[in-house]
Amino acid sequence: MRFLTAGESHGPELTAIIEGVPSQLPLTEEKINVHLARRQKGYGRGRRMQIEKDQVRITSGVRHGKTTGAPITLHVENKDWKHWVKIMGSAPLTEEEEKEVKRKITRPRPGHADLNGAIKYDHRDMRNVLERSSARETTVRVAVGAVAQELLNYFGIEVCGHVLEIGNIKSSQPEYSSISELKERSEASEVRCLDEEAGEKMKQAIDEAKENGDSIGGVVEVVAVNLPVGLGSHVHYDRKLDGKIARGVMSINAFKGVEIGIGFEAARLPGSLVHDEILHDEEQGYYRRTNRLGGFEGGMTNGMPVVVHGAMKPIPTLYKPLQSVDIESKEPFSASIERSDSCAVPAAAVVCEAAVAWELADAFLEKFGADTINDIDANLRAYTEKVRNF
Ligand code: EPS
Repeated sequence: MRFLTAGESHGPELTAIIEGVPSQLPLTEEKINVHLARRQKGYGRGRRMQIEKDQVRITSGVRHGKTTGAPITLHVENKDWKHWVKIMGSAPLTEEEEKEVKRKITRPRPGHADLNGAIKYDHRDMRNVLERSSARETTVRVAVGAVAQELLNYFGIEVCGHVLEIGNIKSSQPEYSSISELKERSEASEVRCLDEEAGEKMKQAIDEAKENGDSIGGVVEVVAVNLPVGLGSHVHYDRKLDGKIARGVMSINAFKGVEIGIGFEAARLPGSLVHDEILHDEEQGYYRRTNRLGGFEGGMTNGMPVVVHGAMKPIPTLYKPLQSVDIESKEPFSASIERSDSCAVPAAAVVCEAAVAWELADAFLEKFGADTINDIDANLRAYTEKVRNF
């Protein structure tokens, strides 16, 4: 599968086209809307989320509730567009109109794409950069991930993102007996965290950051269960699925780190405390005693839960600005405040879930075929039988 997204933060809409989704998969706008609503929630969001009520419109590739195998087009309207029609319109402006257009941006925010993008694409108004680099784009990435999740769920694979840390407040080791419980309890938390006590402290940390005009980041975890052994491949660098997941997660706005399983901790421990011993019994077949490697060995799934961590830096749009330089006057300044979220880590857990789901679904189709659900089902059954007798 592949997908492209288009659209600006304050343009009319965001769009995604997905190609390669097999035919006969049940898919509705309502299923996707559930995930869009999840992404909009979360303690620490700014005023923009009160304006938007993200809803998808499917305009191709789905007929009477099932995919056809043709490219799927997804649209999500920006309700805020009505306030930006003149500023963000595609029609050329007269000289007079140009003078009227306010909010030209000549002051790059440290940590944002503003300055690098302006230099690279020759924009004296950095709005042309920030409109596209805005995390608003993650709306349609979540819509795309929702389609991937529908495919995975159809074959019993479940994915869930939740929060481990916000602003240096750490959750205790998350304990849950099933992925449904993980989903339910993280959904019930305003910071998407299983540890209620840590969750309250996270909210306080967000309040403090907001009061100080600052922003805070955090760490999210995505868990995926019921994966078959052997998604991805050891044979070539660009077929290693853990590598593809790392790229997908790192490409999310403001993400600065990715770990699979115990990640960086593996560098500090002896091999005997890193590698997971292999066991076998009639009921489970092969399994591992522990899951420190987060469900991956040799770039392939090993049948254990996939566990991915992503580190999000604090959002760079601060009410308490850092020093920068105006590109017109070349003078230093420390002002220019845009509306912003003080913390978007709970939302980022949903985005990260979508990124991981996409890579897993793509690898799943690579392994089991990509034309139609029935063929995939037959291939999966035959493979499951082979694994059981291996
Ligand atoms: C963002 C700035 C804010 C956020 C936005 C990402 O938007 P605005 O500039 O309109 O106030 O609310 O996130 C979303 C709109 C969203 O849907 O997540 C930024 O600069 O990245």
